[in-house]
Amino acid sequence: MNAPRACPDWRQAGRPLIMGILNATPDSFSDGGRFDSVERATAAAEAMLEAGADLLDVGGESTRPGAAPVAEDEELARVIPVIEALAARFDCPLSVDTSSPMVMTRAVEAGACLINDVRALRRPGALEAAASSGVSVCVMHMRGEPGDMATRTEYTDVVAEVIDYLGARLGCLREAGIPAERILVDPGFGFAKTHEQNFTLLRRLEELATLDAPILVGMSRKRMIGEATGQPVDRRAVGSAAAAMLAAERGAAVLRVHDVEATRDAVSVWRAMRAA
Ligand code: PT1
Repeated sequence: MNAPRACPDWRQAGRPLIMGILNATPDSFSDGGRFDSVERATAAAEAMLEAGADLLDVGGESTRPGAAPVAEDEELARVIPVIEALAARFDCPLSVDTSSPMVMTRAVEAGACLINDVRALRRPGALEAAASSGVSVCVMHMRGEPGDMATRTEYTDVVAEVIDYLGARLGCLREAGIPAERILVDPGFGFAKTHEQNFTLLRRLEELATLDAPILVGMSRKRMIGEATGQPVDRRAVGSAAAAMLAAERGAAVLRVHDVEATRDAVSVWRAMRAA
């Protein structure tokens, strides 16, 4: 068990914080060796911290459209050794991207200070696990499951419906005893939304301020960036940094990204303009 560490003060930072994405999912070239994946994650973490990441988000379940669920044992085996290794080696805040109550509890014991749940603590036991862990929580809007969400895009007003959903989840979290200052919200770009709906959410992101919680956004390398730029997934860093800057301008507190250096530079340019 590693020493618990403090999460950043999202609102007091005075600038959007950069959350680097660390996938603890096996890639097709790996033989599944755990040591290998911990080594690779540590090297990737070091590079992101050098590039200016403020915190790192470790996830062992892919939630992109069409992704299959992963067994809890497998998710634990992927995520916990990585969080333990990062917590032992770096002093940056760590986040865990999971919907599983067991993974939440074990990740916090291993050193995570933020639970990032795309299912907004809706799994049985997740609210209780998050509340008793005492750490911060990010709740995101989505519909259905990654396997079927692509078809669930009927909204009359996507922004109003995302705000209603997040407002209802905030109520449940508060009722479960999670204090307001530990909660972040996320509109869930790419989760049960069309291209048009994703960009409507970005254009009107400021409306989420009514929830009175720091806003986390994740658009990095997603299909919305690919469709806007015509670029394949490995060439979306510039488009993603532009989207992150637009979100910063509209009040985003945390930017969840793969390309930390590109995002840092885009945010620096935006801040220089703001400071003038
Ligand atoms: C996110 C997010 C996440 N995204 C938070 N956590 C993913 N808080 C994982 C595509 O359209 O936005 N916020 N954890 C990754 N999920 C996706 C979804 C990846 C859509 C790709 C797409 O390409």
